[in-house]
Order: sequence, then C-alpha cells, then structure tokens
Amino acid sequence: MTAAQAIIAFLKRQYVECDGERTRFFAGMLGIFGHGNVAGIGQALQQNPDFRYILVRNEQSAVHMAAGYAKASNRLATFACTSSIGPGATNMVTGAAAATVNRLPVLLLPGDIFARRNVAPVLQQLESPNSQDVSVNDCLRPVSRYWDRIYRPEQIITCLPEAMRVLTSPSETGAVTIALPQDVQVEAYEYPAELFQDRVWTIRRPGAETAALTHAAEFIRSSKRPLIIAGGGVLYSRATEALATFAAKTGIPVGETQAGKGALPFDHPQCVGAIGATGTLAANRLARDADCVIGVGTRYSDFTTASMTAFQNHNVKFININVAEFDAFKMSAVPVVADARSALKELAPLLGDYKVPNSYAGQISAWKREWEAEVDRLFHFNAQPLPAQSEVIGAIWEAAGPRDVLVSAAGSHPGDLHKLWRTRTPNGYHMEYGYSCMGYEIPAAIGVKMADPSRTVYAFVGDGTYLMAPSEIATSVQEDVKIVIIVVNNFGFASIGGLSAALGLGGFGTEYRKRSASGQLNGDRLPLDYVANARSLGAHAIHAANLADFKAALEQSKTTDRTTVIVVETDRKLRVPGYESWWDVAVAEVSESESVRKARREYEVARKKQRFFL
Ligand SMILES: Cc1ncc(C[n+]2csc(CCOP(=O)(O)OP(=O)(O)O)c2C)c(N)n1
Ligand SMILES: [Mg+2]
Repeated sequence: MTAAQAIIAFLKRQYVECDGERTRFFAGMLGIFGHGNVAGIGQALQQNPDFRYILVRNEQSAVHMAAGYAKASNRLATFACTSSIGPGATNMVTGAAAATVNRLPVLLLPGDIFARRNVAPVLQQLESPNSQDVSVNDCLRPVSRYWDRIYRPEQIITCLPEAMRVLTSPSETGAVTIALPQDVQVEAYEYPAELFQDRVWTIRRPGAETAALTHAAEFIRSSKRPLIIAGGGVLYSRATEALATFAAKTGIPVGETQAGKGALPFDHPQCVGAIGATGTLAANRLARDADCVIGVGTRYSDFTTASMTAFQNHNVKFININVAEFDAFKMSAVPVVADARSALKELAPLLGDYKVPNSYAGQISAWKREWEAEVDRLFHFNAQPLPAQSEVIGAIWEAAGPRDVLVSAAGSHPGDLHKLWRTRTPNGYHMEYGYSCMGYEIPAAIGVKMADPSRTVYAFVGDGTYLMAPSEIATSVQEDVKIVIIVVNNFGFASIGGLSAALGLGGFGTEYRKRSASGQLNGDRLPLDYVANARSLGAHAIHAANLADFKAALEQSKTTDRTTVIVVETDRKLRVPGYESWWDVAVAEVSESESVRKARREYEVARKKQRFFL
C-alpha cells in the first residue's frame, strides 16, 4: 500500500468504547485537494468510497466542522482533515488552535514539501536559508497536542497509534497534526497486516485518590456557602445526571461556564445559570460570597473568574475535579484528578447527609427567581422600531424545541446567550468560547447536524461573523445537511464597538461604513445584502424587518428543504447589561483623550478587586 492508502485503511478501523458502547471514531475526511494531496490522500480516498470524503470551501472551516462534530459527540467521534501544502495547510492553523483550546479532537493531515528535496523549492514552499527541515506546517506545532512529520512510509506504523492515544485521551486531546510530504504519501511499503486490524480505544474514567476525596469532603462539610462551577468536562464525561443528583441532594448551587452550560437544565432548582464576566446576578453573587468553590471540568478562563475578581470571600477554598492534572491544580485547589462522573459519585457518600444551611438555600431560590424574571423582561423588551438582540434570542428560544441546538462563538452573542439561553437538554447549547473564533459557527453547526441529524441546529451569527465565513453554506447544500442560520444585522461590531466605547474610544473602526470625505470610516452605511449573498450560495433566505417577521421566518424555517438563512436587523444600542461582574481589558496608561484617561481611572479601581489564590 502507499502511505496514504495505509493511513485511510487504518483510520477506517479505529473505534472507541465508552461505558461499554463501541462506536467508530472517524466519520470520514473533510478537505480540499491541491498538488500536495490529490495524488496521495486523494487517490487513497477514491479507492475507499466507504470512508466518506466531504469537499469543503475553506480548510479552516473543515477543522471547525470536525470540532463541531466532535463537541456534539462528546469527543467520541471526529473527522480527519486533508489539505494541500502551503496555504491550504496554514489555513488550518486557526481551526487547530480553536480545537486545542477547547480540548476537542481533530486530526489534521496537511500535505508537506518533498522529503526527497531534489525539486525544491516547490510551488508554495517556504524556503529557509538556515534549515531544510522547516516548512509552513511547523506553524501547526504550538496549536497541536501532538505533531509529527513523516519522512518515510514506515513511520506511520509508530505515528498513527500515538495520534490515536492523544485524540482519545480525555486529558490530552486537541488537534493532532501529521504532516505528509507529497512524495511520501504515494510511496509503497509492505505494511504489517496487524496495522489494519480493528482497534478499540477505551475512554477511561479514572477514579479519584481516596486521600483527595476525603480532603475534599471535609472542606465541603465544613462550608456554609459552597458553589459548584460546571465546565465542559461535565458534558464530555456525560456526568450531567450525576451532577443533578449531587446538587439536589446537597442543595449546592451550580453556576455554568460557557462550555459547561447545559450541565443542568435551566429549571433545575440548583441551576443558577451562567457564571463570571457574562454571568447571571444569581451566580455572580453566590461566587462573590462562596467559601468553597467546587470546579468540575473547568479550566478557569478569565471569563469564568471575572479576571480573578469573582471570588471575594477571604476564606474561599477551591476543590477541582478534573481529569486533566493541569486544570485540577489551578486556583491552589484540592486537586481531585479524576473523571467528573466517577468523582461525583465517589464524593457523594462521603458527604453523609450534608445539606447547605436553610438560609443559604432560601437565598439561592430567591436570586434564581429574580434572575428568571430578568430573562423574561429581556425576552419581551418590546423595543421599537427595531428589536433588541435579547428579543431575537427570546424568539428563537420560544420557537425551538427542547432538543434543538444553538451554536455560536463570537460577537455580542456569546455574552447574551450565556446569560439568557434556557438550556433544556445536554449539548443543546454549543458555544465555542475558548477561542471565540468568528467563522466557527456555520461549519461547526454543519458538524453538529451531521453528528445528530435528529436535532434542529441553529447557528447564531452577527453580520461581521457572517461576512468572515459564509462559504460553507454551499457545503451544507452539497451534503443535504440542513441548518438554520440567524444573521443579526447591526451594521458592524456591536460587541467590540461597545467595548471600545466603554474604554473611551467611542467605537472607532467598528461600524460598517464607507470612507467619507473626512478620511475616516464614518460615511454612509455599506450597501450589503446578506439575503442575496446567502441565496447565491444555495440557501433559502428570508429578510425579517421586525420581530413579528422574524417569528414568522422561524416558523417558515421549520418547513424548508435546505439550509435557511434568516437576516434580522436589531438595535445596536440596546445591549444586555453586565451583572455585577467585570472583565480585564487593559486601558492605555497615558493618552491625549480625556475619555481614555477616565476609562483608565475606572480600570485602576476595578483592578483592585483582583486576587491571587495561593
Ligand atoms: C477571527 C476573529 N477575528 C476577530 C475577533 C474579534 N472580535 C470579537 S467579536 C467581533 C465583532 C463581531 O461582529 P458581529 O459578528 O457583527 O457581532 P456583533 O459584535 O455585532 O454582535 C470581533 C471583530 C474574533 N473573535 N475572531
Ligand atoms: Mg454585528
């Protein structure tokens, strides 16, 4: 077999087993052919029609599609991605970083320059005067959890199992890159037959050390105001039921990170919703006063810790249940290095009949009620003539079924959705907020839909995000994978525009306007037609001029036969506020502008709340 044929033969036979259930790990290959892969991986794919090949429009989107598929599958399945050498390969760098930051398995197989070297420099080769062992694929090293380059066909015999170990590891997973020089891809080798036997990778559920559990249980039993922070690990470990039982039995409230949202249904009595910089009133007040924080599967991003200002109780202690040692040790916590579901089940009996004090329980339910009333207010704001974004979210939520999935990643959407979306089932809220990568949403939504065609999938994007990467709409039409894309048109970047205004910069460079006679970008609005654009890519497209139109369009989208894009204009100024939280974005220490100097003074005051946890 050629090296490329052997790789496909190997990928077809990889399985994972989780809780006794065995499933195929690779759903197929996504990619774009060029001279660096067409004759190698391309030839091998043609010869293996049972390994689905999906032609995409941009290699970055291929990686997002694979990551979306992996996230929706709780990391039990993914796609491999093939690219040519040069620009096709570097297009994957952003996707790889997004996958690695979010701890999602994706396999990248970029083409590479000739190992033989005699024809160098080949088309698209980056030459280096100080080494011949450098190509653009080295850019993928820091964004990959495993990186390798194959110079001889037999090297894949030892490389592929390593790649699988990392991809299926609950603690190590992320992007895995195997760079494939175009000449090596087509070289033949007598591979051992054992390489192509079915292989099953068991998804481990490591239990916790007894000493760590005992220590953690002591802390919890002596605490008066404990709080759980549920991260993405709760979903990946499929620990949602274990967490629901644990919270109900102890009365400990649960705040959710972006990746962890949906760990509990929104109406679970202990669910206090989003936590941190984009958190709810209830969760942020509870975090402020908590004396014991139990992080479950969270990596404590700055949005979760409100840039280290969220926890103001001077006696606060942390317990971290995490399968990754790296995360378990954060915040100087008692590290419980274990699978989330195993550890919650082991911890529960050690707490005896521990229950949070009655006064605390009363406060949790009062704040939760207060928060739900705030969501209702924002859902039915009744702004005129254009709706607020919160009303658009409310309308989608009211039109959606309990199992429908909402996908988003960047703009003002993650903050608003984190607060407002009322998740009803696990994985119903799919937010990429590790890398917050504009352009993730549409390809990832296609991946989510492919992972579970029984769920309706909404991709929620801004006009800025839509313009960055609408092209995979064509792929959704090609594959008959229907998604519903909501484009919120607020004429540019409401999020960064708002941030810019808050930092004293007045929204500079964040609106979609023509360059005016003054030389600035403050002329007429750009004449952009997103409906026509979406239609040109093969989608069904609807323009909604107001909230009533939008609601009708949502109903119509349930009956269309292909990807449907709904474009709705909103009032850019009607933003969902923050709720007793903060995010550190550094402001210029000296400036010629009084508004920047004012923002700096406020910034210095806010930073005083930042803490170290030692
Ligand atoms: C690839 C990428 N580039 C830049 C950013 C920085 N960024 C975050 S939000 C945003 C604006 C998004 O605009 P839009 O999609 O219209 O959403 P809105 O802010 O209007 O809600 C930008 C530029 C990013 N997150 N990702
Ligand atoms: Mg916008």
